[in-house]
Amino acid sequence: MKLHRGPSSVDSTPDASLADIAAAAEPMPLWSRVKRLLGIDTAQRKYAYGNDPRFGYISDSRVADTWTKTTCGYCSVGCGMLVGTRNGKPVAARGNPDHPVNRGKLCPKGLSEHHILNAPGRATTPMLRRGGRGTPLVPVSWDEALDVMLSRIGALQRENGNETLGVIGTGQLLTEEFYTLGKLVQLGFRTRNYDGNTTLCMASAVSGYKLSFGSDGPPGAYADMETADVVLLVGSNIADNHPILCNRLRKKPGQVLIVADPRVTKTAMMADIHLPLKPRSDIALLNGIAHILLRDGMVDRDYIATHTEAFDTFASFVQDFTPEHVSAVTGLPAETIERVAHLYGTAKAAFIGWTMGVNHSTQGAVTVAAINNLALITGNIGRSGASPFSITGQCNAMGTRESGFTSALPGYRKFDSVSDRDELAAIWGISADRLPTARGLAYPDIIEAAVAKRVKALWFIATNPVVSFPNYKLLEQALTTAEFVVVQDGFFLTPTSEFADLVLPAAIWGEKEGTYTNSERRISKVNAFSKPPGEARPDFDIFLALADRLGLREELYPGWHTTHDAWLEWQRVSAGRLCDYSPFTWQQIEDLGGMQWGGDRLYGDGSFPREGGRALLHCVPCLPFTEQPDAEYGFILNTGRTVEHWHTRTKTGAIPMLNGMVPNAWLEMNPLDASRLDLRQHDRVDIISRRSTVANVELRITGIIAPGQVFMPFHFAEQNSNLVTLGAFDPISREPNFKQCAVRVEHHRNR
Ligand SMILES: Nc1nc2c(c(=O)[nH]1)N[C@H]1C(S)=C(S)[C@@H](COP(=O)(O)OP(=O)(O)OC[C@H]3O[C@@H](n4cnc5c(=O)[nH]c(N)nc54)[C@H](O)[C@@H]3O)O[C@H]1N2
Ligand SMILES: Nc1nc2c(c(=O)[nH]1)N[C@H]1C(S)=C(S)[C@@H](COP(=O)(O)OP(=O)(O)OC[C@H]3O[C@@H](n4cnc5c(=O)[nH]c(N)nc54)[C@H](O)[C@@H]3O)O[C@H]1N2
Ligand code: SF4
Ligand SMILES: [Mo]
Repeated sequence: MKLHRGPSSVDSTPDASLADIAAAAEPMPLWSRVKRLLGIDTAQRKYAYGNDPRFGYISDSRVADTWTKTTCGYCSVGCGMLVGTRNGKPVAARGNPDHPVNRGKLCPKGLSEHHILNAPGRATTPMLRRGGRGTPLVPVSWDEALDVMLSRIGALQRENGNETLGVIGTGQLLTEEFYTLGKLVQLGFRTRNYDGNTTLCMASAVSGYKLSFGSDGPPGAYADMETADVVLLVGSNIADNHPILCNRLRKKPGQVLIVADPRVTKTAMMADIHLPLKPRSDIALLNGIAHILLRDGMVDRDYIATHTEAFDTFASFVQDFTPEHVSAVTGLPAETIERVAHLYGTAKAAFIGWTMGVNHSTQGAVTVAAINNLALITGNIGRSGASPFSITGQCNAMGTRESGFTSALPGYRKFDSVSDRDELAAIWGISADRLPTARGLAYPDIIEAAVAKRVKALWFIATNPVVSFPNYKLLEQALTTAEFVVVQDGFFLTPTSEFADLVLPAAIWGEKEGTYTNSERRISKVNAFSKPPGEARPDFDIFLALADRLGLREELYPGWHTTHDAWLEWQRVSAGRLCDYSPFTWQQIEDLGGMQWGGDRLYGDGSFPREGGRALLHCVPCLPFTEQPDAEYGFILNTGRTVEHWHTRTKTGAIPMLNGMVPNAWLEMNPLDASRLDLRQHDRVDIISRRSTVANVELRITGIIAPGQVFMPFHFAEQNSNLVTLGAFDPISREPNFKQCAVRVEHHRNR
């Protein structure tokens, strides 16, 4: 890697405190001011930080005096790691060789994760826009911050009803924190308008599992990727996004890897068969495979008869999905579809994994049901190597689904079930009528309600929607229309806290103790080895402090002081449920490198948590996606990720090694399109949709992307892909269709 040193490293003023920054009177937006004062040009962060000893990146010695076991705080693979500290400062990291998930390996993000703790840009003190909108955020005490928060929210609630508060959480807190937050939001603030960034992510998988099996819960395990004869990955680029899972493939002689992705991703390059299907033609492909399986008798009649419902309707529905028809819809040769169906149908054990290429769709939930259909008609579920399996995204996306009080009551209990509500209320010793009987608004609907002034207070916890929410313009309207916006984040300033009236500084991974649950339902221990900077506090402490001020601490959290107290109550709440955390202690979890709730895999006995115990087969039509390309907006824009960066880059952007490798956004375009538009390698281009323009993006001309499609990463605030993406959502899961919208591409113009 070539490291340049730019002028910003010379200009940086390392001693500027946040107070200086906030007080600086230049009429520049605060974000730009902070960047100027700290010498950060986010597009050039590597120049500012590469060699600055303040940040502990280069320490005197990297020989650790203490090693702490923990779990990686980035992705849902859930790798076990050892972090080395010297005099209390993190200096090294390595994979835990005894951990069953990663067996000693880590990807580049895990290896460098400890550097974020002393990186620049951490939030160190509460910040309040004391003089109101248009005035700077100034440092304030915790007392003032929490008082203002409760008095402003309280006033808005008295005037407009409790549900005027919308709360958006995340998949990146500890399970113990989600559990604590859920109680605070629902029983303390008494609003149902509570959701998380997980609706931008895993909601379609959750809904799809519920449609087929009657409950959420990934049925398989990573070990299935080793024992399967056929692994089919649909819209899942594990080589970039779950790198350590790649080690599970090719262990079994003769295993066939099939990857369905419109792009030639690194994962597609690993495949025996790459299916470069047309965007959003997945349902046709899946139904087409079912058609061939039925036509050629490659189904498990006994399993169908004993464990499924609605087979006859399903069988006649897929009759129309002939190989010829499916070939026309997907653009794949009919012989290839036949071959894939035969491989899947004759495998002793077949595994289907999927990620955002499936979930990020207006038909996300039903695409998941179509995947489940294939597993059900062939009996590829509940056995070694045989599973439909959603690969989750964030380190604790699972924990929020199980304990979080967003898409369900804690412990996968249903809002609309009297017995579920009674049971939960009894454990908590409260009257059942305090529990909501239906979920409140989902994330996109909270944002729309803020625009419509039905939600007037917004509280964002560990998420950065200015970069991650689709159709930025609408979000901006919500953030400016809402009367009070709180952002609770480990970093300051972030693109979202620029809109905040109040910022609460949070401790992050490495500074707090609890558990995360990974994609395969493995609960892993997360430990602290570093102190939060300045006055930053763990999210858990912030929630308890708020409950205290509301006068509800003893009622909601009797005798609680640490996250372990939350764990003990969560164990009681989950006991006997599908996601049962009660059999394990923190110590056992730590010693064994995590424990899987539900055991190795679910549904081994073919009994499903639906009335009657059978799984339901769904007839899923394949609909065209919302915004089709046309003469004016001729390209389909696909958005996604790269291995070096994490989401909105608050973490990886501050790590010189990672940011230096990918310092800015790019747009991938096929050579045929580039020559048609007279564009050359490295040209600067503008990406224009009906909603807005992403300006000045570097062009990469490559066969990785098919003609008619373009791709860009969504990691960059500076070149924000979500300026152009559209606000179209799955009617069932409410997940956005991040992967397709219509754009045109032009030479960059200085507008
Ligand atoms: N390095 C890194 N790792 C991460 C993350 C990160 O930000 N950086 N984020 C984590 C999170 S929260 C998540 S959710 C996961 C996401 O992990 P992935 O889902 O693997 O990531 P994406 O790049 O969003 O999208 C996956 C693929 O979907 C494909 N796709 C687009 N449209 C279609 C379609 O119509 N059909 C099919 N079959 N495929 C399509 C895209 O071409 C892309 O290759 O990664 C996790 N891991
Ligand atoms: N166009 C497009 N948009 C997308 C996607 C896409 O593929 N394409 N993917 C979507 C998906 S799958 C996801 S999951 C979302 C992710 O989108 P976001 O959730 O917005 O992304 P992050 O950057 O992970 O934001 C987490 C924030 O929490 C802060 N933080 C980290 N740890 C802690 C902590 O312990 N406590 C607190 N309080 N704060 C903390 C970080 O500094 C950061 O600001 O993006 C979605 N947006
Ligand atoms: S694969 Fe995921 S969990 Fe493992 S080290 Fe990389 S980012 Fe962390
Ligand atoms: Mo995600």
